[in-house]
Amino acid sequence: MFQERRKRFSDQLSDDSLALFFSGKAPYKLGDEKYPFAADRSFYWLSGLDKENMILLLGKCHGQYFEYLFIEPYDEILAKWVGGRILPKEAADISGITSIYECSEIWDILASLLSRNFNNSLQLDVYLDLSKQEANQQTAAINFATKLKALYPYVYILNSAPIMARARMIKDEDEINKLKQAIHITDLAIQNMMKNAHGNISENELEAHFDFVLKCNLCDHSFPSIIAGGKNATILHYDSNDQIVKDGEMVLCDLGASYKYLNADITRTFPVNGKFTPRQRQIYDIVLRGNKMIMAMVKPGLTLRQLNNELISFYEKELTAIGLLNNDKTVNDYYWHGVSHMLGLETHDVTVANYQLEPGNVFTIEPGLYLEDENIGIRIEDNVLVTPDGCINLSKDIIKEPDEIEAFMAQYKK
Ligand SMILES: [Mn+2]
Repeated sequence: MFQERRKRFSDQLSDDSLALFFSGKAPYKLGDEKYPFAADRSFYWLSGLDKENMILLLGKCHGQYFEYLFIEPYDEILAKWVGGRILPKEAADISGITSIYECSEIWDILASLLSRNFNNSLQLDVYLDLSKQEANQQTAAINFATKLKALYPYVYILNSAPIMARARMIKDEDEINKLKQAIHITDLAIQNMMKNAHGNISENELEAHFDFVLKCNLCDHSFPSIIAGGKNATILHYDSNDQIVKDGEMVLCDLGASYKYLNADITRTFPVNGKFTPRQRQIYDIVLRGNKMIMAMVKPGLTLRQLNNELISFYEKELTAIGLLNNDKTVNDYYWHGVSHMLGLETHDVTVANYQLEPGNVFTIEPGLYLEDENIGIRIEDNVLVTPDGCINLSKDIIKEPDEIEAFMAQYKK
């Protein structure tokens, strides 16, 4: 599988070229404590490996393809403290790469490659992932480019990010299956929240009911959960999750399980006491119809921006009809985010500007409406897979019809 992915990627590279990917390092937190390590997702997608300080080198030269993996040496003392690092044989078994060296050898191997394989090349392209540059931040790729240019000024540095993004946006069967599992666990965890919800429960207790199911199923979080009761739901990235959800209020839950690095991203909003008020149901119904309308519209060739524009036109009609657009108000006063983003190994997964949907894409559909004055914030988010003529709703089992939510919660009412 990883060999197939490397081939799909390297087919897009120029004839005489190298491409390098770095797994990365966990950043320091405090003292001797580090943040949990998250392997660079393109590195992982190409290799199946998720350990620190690894480098993947892919190359093409006069029609010949080659690949090298560089890993840290085995350290017996370190092994007694934190467990052994991955051995070359394990790395080879997982990735399918047979040429494995220690990281310290990379510059010698590059020197020999450049003199041996590329000495007749008019131009040598070196692809690096230059996508994640924050201001004043030296990434592994930037550091590498700087040294490479100093030693070999004739090489051309190119950005592999758009090529990788296009490759990663087409999900293979393995990714779809893992995503389905992530969504299934998210479903069970949301059910556990709904079962245990009642008026005046705290957001953190609801969160604990979600987290319990994830932990039992060996899943991580795709991102920090948003559990936002009442007015808190009108703050898009609220994540304090420490307030009481009053009886009669709704709670917006934007969360997801991550299963083997594939991330679900689901939002459900429900009345905490199990019963919608007429006004809550009226607003909920508009968001739900927006969710279904966009889902029915999906097909290859469209952009996510077009889908968002369709939602805004829909809201213009609907909000006018219920009198919310009086007094110079616009849709933007009630809805100000995008309706979709790509989903996969990252929750806001890689993409390229003005990308036109293709079969195999997975993305979110998440219309919302936020009425701050009425303490109502509603978002309904599903995850869909694009097919040749539409899409499949991967999260169709997670209940969202108001009647179904009420019937489900009524069974568990104490
Ligand atoms: Mn989302």
